[in-house]
Amino acid sequence: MHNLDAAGHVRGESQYLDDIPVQRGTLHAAVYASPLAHGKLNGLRLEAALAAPGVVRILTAADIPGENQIGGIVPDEPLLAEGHVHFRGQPVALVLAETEPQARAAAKLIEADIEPLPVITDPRVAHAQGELIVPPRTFRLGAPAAAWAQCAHIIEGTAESGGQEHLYIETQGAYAYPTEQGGVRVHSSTQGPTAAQRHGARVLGIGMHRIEVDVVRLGGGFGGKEDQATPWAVLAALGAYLLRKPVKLVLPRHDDLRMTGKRHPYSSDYKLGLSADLKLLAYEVTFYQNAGAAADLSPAVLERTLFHSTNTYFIPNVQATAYSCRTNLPPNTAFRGFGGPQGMFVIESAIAKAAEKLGVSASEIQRRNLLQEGDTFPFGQPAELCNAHACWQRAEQAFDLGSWQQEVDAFNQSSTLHKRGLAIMPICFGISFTKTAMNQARALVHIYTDGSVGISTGAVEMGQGVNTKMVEVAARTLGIRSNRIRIETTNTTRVANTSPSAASATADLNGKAVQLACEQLRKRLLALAADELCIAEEGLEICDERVLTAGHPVESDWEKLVAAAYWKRINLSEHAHYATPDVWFDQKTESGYPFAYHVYGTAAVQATVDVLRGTYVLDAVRLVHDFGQSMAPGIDRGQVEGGLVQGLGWMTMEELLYDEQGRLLSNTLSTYKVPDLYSVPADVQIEFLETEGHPRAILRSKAVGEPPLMYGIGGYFAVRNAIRAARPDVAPAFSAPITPEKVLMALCAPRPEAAPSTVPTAA
Ligand code: LUZ
Ligand code: MOS
Repeated sequence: MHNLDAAGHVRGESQYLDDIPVQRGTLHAAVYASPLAHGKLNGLRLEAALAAPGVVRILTAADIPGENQIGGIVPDEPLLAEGHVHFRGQPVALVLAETEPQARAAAKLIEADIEPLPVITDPRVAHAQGELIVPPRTFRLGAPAAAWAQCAHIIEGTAESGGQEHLYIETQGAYAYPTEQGGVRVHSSTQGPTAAQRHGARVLGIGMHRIEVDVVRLGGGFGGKEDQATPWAVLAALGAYLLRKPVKLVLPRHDDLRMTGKRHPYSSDYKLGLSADLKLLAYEVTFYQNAGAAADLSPAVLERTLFHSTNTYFIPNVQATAYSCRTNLPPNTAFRGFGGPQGMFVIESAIAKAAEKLGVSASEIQRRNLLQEGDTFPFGQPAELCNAHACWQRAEQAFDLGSWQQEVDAFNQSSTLHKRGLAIMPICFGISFTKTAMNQARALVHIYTDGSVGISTGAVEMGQGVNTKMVEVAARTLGIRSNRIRIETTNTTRVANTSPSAASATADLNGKAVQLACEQLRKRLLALAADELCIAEEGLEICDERVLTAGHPVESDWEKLVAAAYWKRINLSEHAHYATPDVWFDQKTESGYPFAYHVYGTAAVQATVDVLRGTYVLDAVRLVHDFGQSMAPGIDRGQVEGGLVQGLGWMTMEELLYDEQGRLLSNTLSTYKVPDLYSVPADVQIEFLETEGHPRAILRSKAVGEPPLMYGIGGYFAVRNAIRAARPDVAPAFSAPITPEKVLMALCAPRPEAAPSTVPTAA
């Protein structure tokens, strides 16, 4: 089925937050944010702003009727700064004015009296000073301390990965208006409508039942709107609640860039032990996560780093420790992969370093250590229906990896100005929220008397095609055509207590709920048909709108059946609840069965480096991906392409930079490079692994949102391998992104053997 949103997007008809018609009397809001990264907030000078044209009111922490708190996992984040500021860009005041330009101009007139305090931007410095968001976590398997003695080779090192800006096309925003009896309705560009509702209620000091959050769709989220859409929704709600007027708040791009958190940068130490025949025997790793100034989702991100610290390999002895370090940067947050990619970059770096030291190819080590059916992850869950080998073998076969490597070697033999690198990147990603309780969803399905169907779920459409998938599930379950089905907005009054649309799990969780609801409705309608037709229910099936008995169409079609059901007073609505079975996790022992299943894949990435300039081209990515039985191959392929390119961007060109005072330097698209049409590999081939899929995946169609991002890690190693083809004597530090500047510096590294001849000798 094609993406239902495609035509609307192309014609410009799809409705985003900024397209909602604005009511008369709407006030426009602008945020005044802290100009310093850390300090004591002694006071605010608001007079000039208050006197500016069009300004109606300026809200500060003192105006909050409820609790000034929007922290989720840890209550450590005020909505508006009070007493102290902890990062540049932290919201301090909200200007409400008649027009948007007036609000923004007035916000510039506000001044804060801030006594500067020391600024920390480095997670290792924060760790050394005891600035931790939560206590550290350690996952263990086997007996790593004892295992080192058995290792023929031990390598140690560090790896750094940078942050990443979400750069959703639609910036953060919300539009709130008062409803009767002191309620507020909020339109928000959020992945988590319930989070906005819950924190709105907390800040306003009212019940959640008085706040309705509605989401049509998002112009991208990528995790950036899982938690961090909340402040803007709550600020708009606060204005609407206090002034009893509609309030619209949309962040200008520059504000969005400097005020919101990003992917967590990580700095990590690793130690890897191998046997003589290249089996990974022991792995010790310590992660220092740069959490920013408040917890946000950092503890959950940290946990997922541990879950993916061994990627798709079996290592019998593991000790992985992770620290969430508090710094004076905007609180970092969910970003596609959610800490998993950071963990996987470290083990891939360790393998690359081992390969270098032992004079073998990294792919040799990778291949020999892939997970096998029944192998245990370092958190106790066994690998089941494991496709690690199947993906690798299919890739070897489909892309003839052996010959490909020979071609690259031959090219490098004959070319001096350009060098090529090939890297293999196998992935494994766990599907489920790691917080077990979040793995639940509900769906509300109405069949109207004309046979049309309206469905509400907790799923938020953000370009990933989840609405199309929900239609597919309902159409298949009810046995009707998809054009009879409409997916309604995501609304907290129709479907309550939703988990955010995140963790790649949205289609699974909400789709299973839709399936359950539709199965109930179908059962009822078939019972009616059986009654009417005096035949056994078991022989009946609704199929493509005809009610079949033993394969033969009977009189009653869908519309007639629905109308008959109504007149017989049969319930044509259903509200179903789904909770993923079997998943659990025990934080005391750091073990359990946290994931419904895993998604596997293997990518091969080729890069060509210009040896004189340090620039490079990512030539080709060919990959085999474990989609299960894809219910929407077009959408799923698009998700893999998008994830891949986003991962390549993170690993190669997107360099997020803050100065020592916590000021974002890469604050425009001229200083922060994201992949564009010209940097996408010209040759991208995506093979669908043939499998049965997984029963815990909706219609056996596996989750596809996050896993492909990690193919991008292959881009890093492809470029690095190309550097090493030019300079086998250089071992560039494992520091992502591998920008052209870093490539050039590696290529120009001094040659030790050349040094003496350039030293002038005394005659
Ligand atoms: N969000 C979350 C996520 O709250 N828990 C998760 O496990 C997760 N995983 C990926 C992306 N978002
Ligand atoms: Mo996400 S990183 O699944 O919001």
